[in-house]
Order: sequence, then C-alpha cells, then structure tokens
Amino acid sequence: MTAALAEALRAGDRRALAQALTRVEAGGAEALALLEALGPPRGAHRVGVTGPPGAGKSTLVSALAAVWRGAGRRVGVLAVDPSSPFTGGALLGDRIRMQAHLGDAGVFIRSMASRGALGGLAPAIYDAADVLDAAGFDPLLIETVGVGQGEVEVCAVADTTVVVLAPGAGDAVQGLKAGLLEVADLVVVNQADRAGAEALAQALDGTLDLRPGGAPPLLRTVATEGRGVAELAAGIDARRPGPNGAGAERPLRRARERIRAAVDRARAGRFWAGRAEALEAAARAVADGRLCAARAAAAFCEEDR
Ligand SMILES: Nc1nc2c(ncn2[C@@H]2O[C@H](COP(=O)(O)OP(=O)(O)OP(=O)(O)O)[C@@H](O)[C@H]2O)c(=O)[nH]1
Ligand SMILES: [Mg+2]
Repeated sequence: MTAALAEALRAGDRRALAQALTRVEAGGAEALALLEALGPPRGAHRVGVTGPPGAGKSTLVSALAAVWRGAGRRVGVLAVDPSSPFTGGALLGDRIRMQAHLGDAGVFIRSMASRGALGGLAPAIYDAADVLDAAGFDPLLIETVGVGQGEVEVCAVADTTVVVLAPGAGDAVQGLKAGLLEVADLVVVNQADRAGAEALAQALDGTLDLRPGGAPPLLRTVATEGRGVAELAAGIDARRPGPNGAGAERPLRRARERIRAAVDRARAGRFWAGRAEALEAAARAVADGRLCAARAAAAFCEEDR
C-alpha cells in the first residue's frame, strides 16, 4: 500500500499527494515507510523565504509562483506557521493572498504548523518538502517568519535563502542584521513603492558590503504589482545548486542538520515527557528568586546523563 501510494505520488496524482502529506504530518512508522519508499530526491530547488512579519513574504511567494507558472514550472509552497495560537488570521490571509492560484494544479500550497513547543522547525516540514519533490514540484518555496532562530533553520531546509525586508522594519533590521542577513543568499527590499524603501536599501547596501565572503545580491520588489519579481525569480534560478555551482555543499549540510534536528527533538520529547511538574516547580522557584536558573538547568542535565 505504501509502495502504491509512493508510485501514485510520483505519477502526479493529486489525491495521493494530499494523502502522503497527511501521512508525513502524522509521523510515526507509516510516515517513515512512505518517506523511504519515495527513493532518492529528484532534486527540486528548495527556496527558503524568510523575513519579519508583514514584509510581504506571502505576496511575493504568490507573485514568484505566477512567474514560474508562466515558464511551465510546477511550484510547491509550504507556509510554515511558527506560533499557531496567534496567527490563525495570518494563515487565512495567506490563503487569500495565494488564491490567484486556486484551481491551478501546477501550484500546490500547504500551510503547516511548526508545533514549536520545543522550538525549531518540525521534522514534518522537511518531510513535506520531500513529498513535494517526489511529486515533481520544482521549485519548492518554504515561507517562514524570521523572528529569531528560525532563520538558521530555514537555511537547513533550503538550498537558497531569500530574506525579505520592508520599510518600517527599520529597528528590526538592526536586530536582525546578525542573524538574517548573514544567512541570506538574496536580499529583497519589498514594498519598494513605500516611503523609506530607498533609505532601507541604502542602509542594507552598506551593511551587506561588510559581510565576510561578499555581499549577496540586493533586489527591490513591489510584490503587490509584480514589479521586480521576474528579476528575483531569475536570481533564485541562478542559485540552483549544481554539482560545482554555488551551494553545492547545501544538500550535505541539510542532511546533517536534518538528522541532528530530528534526533534532538525526539530526545527532548522523551526527556520532558513526565517532567512537566518538575519543570513547573523549577520555573516557579527561579521566577520567585529561590533558585538560580543555571542551577535548575544543570540539575535537569544531570538527570539526562
Ligand atoms: N505597498 C505594498 N504593500 C505590500 C507589498 N507587498 C505586500 N504588501 C502588503 O503587505 C501586507 C503583508 O503582506 P504579506 O504578504 O501577508 O506579508 P508576510 O510577510 O507574508 O506576512 P506574515 O506571513 O504575516 O509574516 C499585505 O497587506 C500586502 O498586501 C508591496 O510591495 N507594496
Ligand atoms: Mg505570510
């Protein structure tokens, strides 16, 4: 049954695709069997799109999908919701922004919760990308909100990382500089129609010049009008990892990060299971000033030996 599902998926069957994604999201032995049955990846270009909330990532992703559809490509989109309790509206918004592609079998869009109780991207996101790859979608766009550690993780999933910024996020840029900009293969100033966009681009230009290993390309877009989007699509295509090209080491790095993340997560889950009360008690003691946080952590670590 698993082999039949994998086969139908590779043949492009839509229902098989939905079924396969549901299965990998559920996890467990059946998910594992299916992922194994998919065989080696076809090599879809995995593109991470990250940046602060409201920068226009979803609008840009939708516009990019339109460009690639025009070139006859089949585009997969995974929108990762890092904090599901708060962004129910954002997901709904994403669906509205992407509805231009409704009814087009050449664009597949799925929103996924990262279920980040332990932090980090859920392994299911990596797995879902493999399913879309097997189904022949290429490129795969993975949208995540870059608000902290997420940006490093999106790199672990992606061959190419696009960082989207917009005017008004001026203060955020300072804080994000170290994290987001360091991992960017392409930097986009979106909402280039708005006041402050040029100042932001200039500030970024100066910052990016200082980056070790050279400055990534900086592009300006107006996602809502599609301006600059074809250029961005071309810039992304140019970064497609080849055997000798830029990013050739990415699949290896991705494999390493992915294995490590899955194991860390499983271990952490096991460790904290049954320790909810102990954690609560320790947290209270720390919050009340009765216990040093470092000491509390050290005590838990001691139990893990
Ligand atoms: N003026 C202008 N508005 C834009 C542009 N791109 C996006 N917007 C608007 O900015 C708002 C946020 O866009 P989204 O695409 O939802 O941004 P996002 O980065 O995906 O947001 P989150 O997923 O919530 O982090 C929407 O109202 C868009 O219509 C642009 O180029 N110019
Ligand atoms: Mg969005």
